[in-house]
Amino acid sequence: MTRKIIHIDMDAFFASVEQRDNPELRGKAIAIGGQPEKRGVVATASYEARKFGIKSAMPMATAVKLCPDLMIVRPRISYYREISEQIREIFSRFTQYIEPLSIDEAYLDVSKSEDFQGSATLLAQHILQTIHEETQLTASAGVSYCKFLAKYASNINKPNGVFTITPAQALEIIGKIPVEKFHGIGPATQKKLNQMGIFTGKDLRHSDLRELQKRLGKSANFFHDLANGKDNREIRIDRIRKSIGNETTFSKDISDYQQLWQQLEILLEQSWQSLMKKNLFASTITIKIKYHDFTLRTKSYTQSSPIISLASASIITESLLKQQTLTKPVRLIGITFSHLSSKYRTPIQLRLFD
Ligand code: TTP
Ligand code: MG
Repeated sequence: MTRKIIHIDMDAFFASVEQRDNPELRGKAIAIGGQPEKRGVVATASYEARKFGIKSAMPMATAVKLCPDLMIVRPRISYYREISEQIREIFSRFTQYIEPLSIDEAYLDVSKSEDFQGSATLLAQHILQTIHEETQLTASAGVSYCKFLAKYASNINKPNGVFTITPAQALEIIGKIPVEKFHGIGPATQKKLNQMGIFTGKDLRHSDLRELQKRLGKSANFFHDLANGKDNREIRIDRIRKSIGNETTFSKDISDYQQLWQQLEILLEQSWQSLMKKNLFASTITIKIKYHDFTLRTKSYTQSSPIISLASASIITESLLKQQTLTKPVRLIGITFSHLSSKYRTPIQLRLFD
């Protein structure tokens, strides 16, 4: 099956965040980074500043020479991380196969998505639109059947654009890519390739593999495959969501069991819907109760196989609540599903005594 990979990269990330939060910086040449007199460097620059030739990793002193009106803004890294998390949460609504590459970019494998009748391009547009609505920031996306081309494509219509490379277009496009733009080809490898008369993807594709192996060793096959449009690298999910849940604090403390169960049942259904939307099943349910004096009680139940229906989840949750002796009025109740597994990857074992 042909995979569908989306690569998403925020536009001028740190700079766009600062321009969003401070109207005085909008439309201006700004650079995020350290002071020029302290040998600071440019982390990133707004698109307005890039027109002057200002780039990431350039000494700030050079940047100021290129653009004397440049406004320098100190980076707020932990704040950018929070926004990065917010964007990742948006991704997680569409797929659980997410591989973050850096603070502002990620690969998404949407092969199994049925959104937009399976059109990854429309889905990518929708994700960019959602990011914009919720963060007022823009991003760009590349869509293709492999990581290499998805990442290459996300730069083509940057900023605020999508570009798709279909399998049929791949070889022609790869043929024109300079070798130094290939994944993993740095200045040293570029030099070796150029010495062999290899400058583009097309040259690389038609190069002699034996000769290439002699010069580059093991990586020769990988680069030769890329030039032939073959890239089977999978999305590496390195941070699977560990739990999904909901909680609510009451405006007035509750002492009545029936009333509590009603509240918990609403939270249960909301959380169940989130699980289903993310195509996940859970094996563990935990309920949490905070009493009016802020003492906290949690109770969990773990089933040996995933809980596959709302009805079973409801029975488990209700029995967890019944095990609590309600000695004091309750101010907060919550539920979490954990030990998550993919709905698609879970072999559903029907057990006789479940
Ligand atoms: P990039 O995605 O490389 O750059 P960008 O988002 O600013 O611009 P573009 O529209 O071209 O994608 O990097 C993301 C953020 O990482 C960037 O906003 C700042 C930070 N960064 C550094 O701190 N140092 C660097 O050398 C680079 C390249 C990025
Ligand atoms: Mg970026």
